[in-house]
Amino acid sequence: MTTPIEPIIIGLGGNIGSEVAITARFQRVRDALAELGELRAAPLYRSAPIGPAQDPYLNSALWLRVDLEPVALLAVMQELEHLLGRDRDREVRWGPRLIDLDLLVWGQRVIRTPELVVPHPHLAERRFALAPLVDLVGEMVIPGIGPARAALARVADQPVEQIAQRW
Ligand code: A4P
Ligand code: MG
Repeated sequence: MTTPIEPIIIGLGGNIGSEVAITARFQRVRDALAELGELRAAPLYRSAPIGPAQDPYLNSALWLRVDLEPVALLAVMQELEHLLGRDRDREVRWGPRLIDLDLLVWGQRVIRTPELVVPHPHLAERRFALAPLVDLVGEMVIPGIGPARAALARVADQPVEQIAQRW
């Protein structure tokens, strides 16, 4: 018997430093998480900032299969953000950041605790998160949102450009 696959999707974002430096951070996250289980990476995107005026972002997403509970994976993600230099105390809400890792979806699970909300509360509004998610799991139906492709079509006006298939 095989265990059904619950797609776990992590969104990556960052907009401080050169695109080479941001991509290098993404690669460190990808390589660290690949140690935990199976992993696939979405293409790399450049996107106009949502929130206060700031530099464009790079965004991507990772598909994972890991034998961890969601809060444990969140702790790993926050540790990686910290290792890469992120200091939450010095950040503005939705402002510039070295690296931001968001747990976008965990299969069909709905999680609402003080520390973790899944699907990510802003997922449906953000093309930079939905586009790489659809690249990874095109047929996904997101709990509370519906088909990912339809959600992506609703935010098609946001400027997001694919800049690399692989990274
Ligand atoms: N938390 C709850 N649920 C989750 C989840 N599903 N994934 C909690 C990750 N964390 C989750 O995280 C704050 C707290 O949220 C954590 O302690 C965790 O327990 P955070 O990363 O400091 O903040 P946030 O909620 O992600 O909000 P933040 O970072 O202020 O803003 P966003 O929403 O991540 O937006 N424009 C473009 N084009 N591309 C971007 O990537 N990113 C941002 C930042 C703004 N504009 C952008 C982009
Ligand atoms: Mg975040």
